[in-house]
Amino acid sequence: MSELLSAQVIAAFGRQYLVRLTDGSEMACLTRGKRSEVACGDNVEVRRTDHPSVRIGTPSLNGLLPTAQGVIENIAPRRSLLHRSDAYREKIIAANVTQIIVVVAAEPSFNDELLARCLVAAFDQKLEVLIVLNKCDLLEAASAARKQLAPYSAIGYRVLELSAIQDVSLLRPFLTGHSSVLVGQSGMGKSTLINALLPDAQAITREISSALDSGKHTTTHARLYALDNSSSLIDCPGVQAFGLHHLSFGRIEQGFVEFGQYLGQCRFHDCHHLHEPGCALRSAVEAGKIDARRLDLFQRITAASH
Ligand SMILES: Nc1nc2c(ncn2[C@@H]2O[C@H](COP(=O)(O)OP(=O)(O)OP(=O)(O)O)[C@@H](O)[C@H]2O)c(=O)[nH]1
Ligand SMILES: [Mg+2]
Ligand SMILES: [Zn+2]
Repeated sequence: MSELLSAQVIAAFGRQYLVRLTDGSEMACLTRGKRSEVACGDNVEVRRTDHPSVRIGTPSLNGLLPTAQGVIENIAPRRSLLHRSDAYREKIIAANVTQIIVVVAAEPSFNDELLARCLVAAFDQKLEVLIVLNKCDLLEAASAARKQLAPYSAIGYRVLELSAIQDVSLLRPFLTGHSSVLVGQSGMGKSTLINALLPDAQAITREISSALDSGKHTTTHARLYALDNSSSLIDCPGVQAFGLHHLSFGRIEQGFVEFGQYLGQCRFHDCHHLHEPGCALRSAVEAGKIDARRLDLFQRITAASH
């Protein structure tokens, strides 16, 4: 049998993967049996197969991706695993990231519940957070979005305003030394940001969308790009919902970071911060210490059985 080689998963297509070996070369791989829990960003060990045969990728991508040449044998323990879930299934977004960049835009208007959910997931996995407000070249829309984000800067989140089509240099210092994943709704400009940071990525995006023969540039698969030796970026398909079914009520409470100092101070120890008398969080809202919309989002997220 051939030797085990260290590699990192840089793209996941269902149960088929593209990995990058330590020498920089890329190899298409399958997993053994039904193992499909491999994620973009995973560090793995692969073995070259003797008889490359299985073609990888969707039919329209044939020719773009090479024939499967290897098998993923082992997944290294993960530093982090970003995933979302509903009552029925879990969806892995990325493995081993150290930072989540939530991309929102001036236009189309963004969903602040999705933002709040991403931040809870980031807290759970101990990830650094950066919120990027993109499309600030659209001045009027940007000022409305800025207002919507004000409660987030007020509680300590870093918010960076930029325009991906004008200048992304402001973003670069935030990426150094991090494995970052870009998350957000479709159309917010995640891929545009990556293309501006990495001219090579643009080529790949164009190649794939012309192969799929669609005018759209919507991202369909997560893809990892190396920025330099110590920094990487993962572009993800847009998300419409970010289920937190895998997290307990208490974990979600903690993920609303500004609630921290009030937790444990409600009259009832199992307070759900809805209509119970003596709720410390509701008092904090009334006293102007907690943003009312944030408590509202918390109630919506926990009511939706996460
Ligand atoms: N005006 C303006 N338009 C932008 C900016 N950044 C991106 N866009 C446009 O927004 C649209 C969506 O951009 P994408 O980069 O494809 O968005 P995405 O977040 O990758 O979307 P998905 O892949 O579907 O999740 C494109 O038409 C971009 O040209 C910006 O800074 N300003
Ligand atoms: Mg995209
Ligand atoms: Zn309470």
